[in-house]
Amino acid sequence: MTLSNHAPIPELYVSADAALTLKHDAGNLPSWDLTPRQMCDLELLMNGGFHPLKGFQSEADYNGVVENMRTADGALWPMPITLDVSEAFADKLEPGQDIALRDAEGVILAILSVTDKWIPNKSREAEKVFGADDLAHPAVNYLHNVAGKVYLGGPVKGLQAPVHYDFKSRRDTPNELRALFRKLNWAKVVAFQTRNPLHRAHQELTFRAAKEAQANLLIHPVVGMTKPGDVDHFTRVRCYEAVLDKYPQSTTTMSLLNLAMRMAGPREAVWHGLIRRNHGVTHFIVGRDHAGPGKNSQGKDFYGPYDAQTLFKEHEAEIGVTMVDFKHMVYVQEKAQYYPANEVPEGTTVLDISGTELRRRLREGIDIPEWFSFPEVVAQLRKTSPARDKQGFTVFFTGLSGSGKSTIANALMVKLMEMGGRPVTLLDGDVVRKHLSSELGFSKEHRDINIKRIGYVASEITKNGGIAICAPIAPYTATRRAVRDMVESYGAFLEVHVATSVEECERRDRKGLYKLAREGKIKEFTGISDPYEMPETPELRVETEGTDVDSCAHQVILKLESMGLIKA
Ligand code: PPS
Repeated sequence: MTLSNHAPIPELYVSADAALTLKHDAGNLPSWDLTPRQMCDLELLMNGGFHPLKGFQSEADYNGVVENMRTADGALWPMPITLDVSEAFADKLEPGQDIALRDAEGVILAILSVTDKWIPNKSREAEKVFGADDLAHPAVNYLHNVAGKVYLGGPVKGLQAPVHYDFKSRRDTPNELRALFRKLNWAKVVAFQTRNPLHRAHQELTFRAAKEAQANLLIHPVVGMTKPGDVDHFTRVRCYEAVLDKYPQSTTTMSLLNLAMRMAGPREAVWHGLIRRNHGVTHFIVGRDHAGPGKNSQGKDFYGPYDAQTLFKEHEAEIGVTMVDFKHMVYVQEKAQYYPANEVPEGTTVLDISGTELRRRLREGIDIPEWFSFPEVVAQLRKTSPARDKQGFTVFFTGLSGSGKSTIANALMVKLMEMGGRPVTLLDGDVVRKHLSSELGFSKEHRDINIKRIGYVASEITKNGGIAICAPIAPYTATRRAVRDMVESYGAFLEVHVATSVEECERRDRKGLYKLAREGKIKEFTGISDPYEMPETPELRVETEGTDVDSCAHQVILKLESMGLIKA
C-alpha cells in the first residue's frame, strides 16, 4: 500500500523536450528578472511545495486568500503568492500574454501565462494577512517599500529549477523527501521548522515531540529568506550539521527548505503546515509565537503567543497534518535537565538564556554555558559573530567644508592603526571625489550618488571586519540615513558631526573656497549657496573651536570604547 505521504505530489515542470522548445521560443517574450523572494516562491510553486497552486495567484484567488484564506475554488491557502512588478513593466503587458521568468543571471526558469494584472490594495492586504498596516512588521515593510505596485497572476510552466551552489546534498524537493520516507518506510514524520541555530532546548523539544507522536523526525530549517537580522543560513546550516550526530541516525533526518518566510504568525503556521504536508510530513511542531515578527510600532507583540496554535488546530483536518504543540523548555539546575516550563518541579532553580541575552554574550565575548548550547554550535556562532571589539565598523564624519573633518579623520586613522588588529580605510571627501566620483558635481542628485557610493564601500569594509572612516560633507539627512542602514546590516555605525560653524569655516577658509563661493565663482557651495541639514542625533558631536585636533580624535576613541568597539 502506498501511504498518502509517500505518493508523488504534482509538480509544474514540463518535460525536458517541451522545456527546450519553450526556452527557444522564450527569446521573443518579455522577461521579468525575479527578485530573491520571487525566486523562492517560484521554486516552491514548481516543485509542488505550494501545491495545489498552479502558478501565481489570479486576482480572484488573491482576494479570496486575503479575505478568508481560501483560493477562488475554496482551497485553504493563507498566503498571497503573486508576482509583484513595476508599473513600467506592467504597462507593456496585457493579460493573455506569456512572460519569461529569469534568475539574476538571466537564465529562464519558467513561463508565466498572465491571466490577471491588477493594482492591489496593499493596506487591506497588510491588515488582513499580517494583522496590521504597520511598517514595523517586516512583511508589511516589504509590501509597501520593496514589492512592485502591480501584481500579475497566471499559471506557470516550469522549465528548470533554480541552481543552488551551497549545501546541494541537503536540499530536497517534496517528491525527493516523499521518496526518502517511502524508502525508509517512515509512515509518521514530525517536522520541526526553524530559522534559528539549534541549542539544547530545541534538541530536547524535538526529541519529546517525536516521542509524543511516535514519529520519525525531520529537521526542516528555512534557508530562503527569514527575518531581517537573523543568523545567516550558511552559519546556521553549519550549526545544524554540528548537532545532527546528537540525534539517532535511524529516526532523524535534516533537509533545507528554500522558503521566503513572511513572519505572519498564525497564518504563517497554517501555511507552513500545508507546505510540510506537501513534503510528505504527517505531524508538525507549532510552538509559542510561531513565525512571530517581534514588536509592533507601539512596542506590543503583533500576535498572541498561542494564536498560531489556535488557528492551526482549527484547520488541522484540512491541512492534513497533525499539530504537535510544544511548551517552552527550560533548564532545571538541580535536576541537570530540561523540563517544559509548566512542569518544572517545585522549589527548583530554572535557568534560561533569551535570544537577546545570547546575542549580547556573543557580541561581548562572554561565556555561553554548556547546559545552554553545544560547544560546536557556539564555536560556529563565534566565528560569524565575533566579539564587538573584533567586528568591523564605520565612523562617518559629516560637517561643512573646512570644518576639520579630514584632519580629525586622519588623526583618528593613525590612532586606530597604532592600536592594530583591524585594517583601517579612510574615505575622505576629496580622495573619494578623485577616485570614485570624479565625474560628479555638487547638485543634490550628484551629492547623493557620491555619498551612497561611500556608504556602499564602507558597508563592504564593515562586512569584512575592517574599519571605514568616511569624511564627506554629506549635507542631507535622508542620505546619511541610507548610509547608516547600509552599514548597520553588517556592523556598527558611528555618526560624528564636526560642528564648526559656517562663520568659523569661512574665517579659516583653508582652501580659499569660501571666498570664491562668495564671489559666485563656485556655485552650490554648502553653507553659502547650498543647504546643510544638521544631524539631530549623531552618536557624537565635536566642537573644533577652542579644541585641538588630537582632543577631537580622542573624543571619538572614547566613544568607540564606550560602544565596545575597541578595547583600551
Ligand atoms: S558631498 O556633498 O558630501 O558630496 O561633498 P564632498 O564630496 O564631501 O565634497 C568634497 C570637497 O569638495 C570641495 N567642493 C565643494 N564643497 C561643497 N560645495 C561645493 N559646491 C564644492 N565644490 C568643491 C570641498 O573642498 C569639499 O572638501 P572638504 O574636505 O569638505 O573641504
